[in-house]
Amino acid sequence: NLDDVQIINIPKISDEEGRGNLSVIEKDCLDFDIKRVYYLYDVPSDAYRGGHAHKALYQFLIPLSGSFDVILKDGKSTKTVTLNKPDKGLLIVPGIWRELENFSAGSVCLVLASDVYKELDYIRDYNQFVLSKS
Ligand code: T46
Repeated sequence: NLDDVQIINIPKISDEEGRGNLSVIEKDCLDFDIKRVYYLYDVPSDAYRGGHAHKALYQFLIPLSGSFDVILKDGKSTKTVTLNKPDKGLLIVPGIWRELENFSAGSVCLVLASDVYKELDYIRDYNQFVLSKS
């Protein structure tokens, strides 16, 4: 449920000589093995992405640049998380409806996923999602 969705701090190495920041995700940072990486970019500010749940997929979303909102639903409650720091990612567990909106100009959302793309893992109908939770 929604309590299992969490912001995870990504280790950040700030350069002492003013060369900027470096963040790193190593295999033990996430409790799933990464099998796929994809990213959303050039997203118009009025676009809406997501609008589905996953049956088994774990995903970790990182706002590499800019910001966007993630609306999360577990069939009972809703919460909105704004992602706007490249060293803070959002872990979304299976069984959570997600919608992404309000993308700032030039924003980039990197997604680390626990499995390859499988259309059968998607629940794209909200009523069906709510039924699956009861
Ligand atoms: C999610 C949010 C955050 C592929 O062929 N391979 C892939 O790995 C992905 C992710 C998508 N696709 C195809 C399937 C569709 O024809 O790309 C097209 C767009 O996918 P979709 O409409 O699912 O995109 P979003 O941004 O609405 O959702 C995606 C992920 O699908 C989803 O898992 O949580 O990003």
